[in-house]
Amino acid sequence: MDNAPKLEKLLEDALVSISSTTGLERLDKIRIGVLGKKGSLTAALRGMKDIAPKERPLFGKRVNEIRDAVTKAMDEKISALEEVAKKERLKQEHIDVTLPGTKHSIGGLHPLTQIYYETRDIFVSMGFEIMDGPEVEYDKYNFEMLNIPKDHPARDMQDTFYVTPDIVLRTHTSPVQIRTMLRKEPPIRVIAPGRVYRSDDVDSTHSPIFNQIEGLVVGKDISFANLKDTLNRFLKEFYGKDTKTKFRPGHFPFTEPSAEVDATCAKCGGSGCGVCKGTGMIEILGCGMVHPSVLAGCGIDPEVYTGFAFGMGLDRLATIKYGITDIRLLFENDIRFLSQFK
Ligand code: 2NL
Repeated sequence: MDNAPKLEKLLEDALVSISSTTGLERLDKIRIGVLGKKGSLTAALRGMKDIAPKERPLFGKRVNEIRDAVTKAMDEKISALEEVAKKERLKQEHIDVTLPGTKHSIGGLHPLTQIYYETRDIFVSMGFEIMDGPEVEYDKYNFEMLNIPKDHPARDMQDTFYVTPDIVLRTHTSPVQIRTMLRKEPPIRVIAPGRVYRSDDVDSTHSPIFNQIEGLVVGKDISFANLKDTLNRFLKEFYGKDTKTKFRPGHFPFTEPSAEVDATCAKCGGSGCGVCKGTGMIEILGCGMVHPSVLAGCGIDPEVYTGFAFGMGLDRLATIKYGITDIRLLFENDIRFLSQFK
């Protein structure tokens, strides 16, 4: 019988191809080539008819052994290849937990918001309450009750946005304090922060929308000394303890007497520079003792109570503190500018 050596050669070839294979696809081709319908082992089985009948059982048995041997070698190879593939994958997926993480940049507060929070915290620490009010306001609260009569230049169409002849976009936050006095009995100690509107053309120092903080204190025996002390404390707290102040006579229709307040230039510290035009001082705010007729108009007896008030531009506090030379930067929201204040 010369079919037997063929069978052994078939086994040997199959085992060699299996062991030298490096890919699962190639292994499947080998399996089909040996065990498949048209495979070599199947062909050998078909050749059984040419074998002497008495040798057939032995031949058949050997074919089965070979099939088992090839299948076993195949399974072992599959496991081995899968193991290699898994090791390879793990190598790829390997994570170095000691590498630095990806930085996620988080936002920061707008410089105006920071300035507002600082200012608010200083006044709150002195016992002030924060008051809010409408930005679309009655002419009566914005002007009339503040001693600003119909023919006053501050009411000029060029300065004020009129919604109707009786309603305006508030030009200051004073109407918030008028509303407070109408509602509350003294003692009153409030600040009114917020957006205000004036019909100005935009340039480096003007914007039709800007931000203001006003303050109002009304009570018995409230004097100009209380006004000076409160504002001196605020300015030292806000710009630094070495800040000096100067109260100059000023004029507002709603206060009497009135004053403008200068503080040591935050840029040069008082030696004189471009920001303060060589004076070493810079104008920060306006203030005064609440005019008796304003108190009376709000139902507060000026014979019993006195009060002081002050107002300042939040945008101006920010430009001075940070040395910003163009207020438009505060409203344009250019991230290159804003990210400097994080
Ligand atoms: C300034 C000056 C000022 C006031 C605002 C005020 C409010 C009431 C009564 C009296 Cl209800 N006065 N506010 C007083 C003096 C000055 O602002 O230059 N602001 C930017």
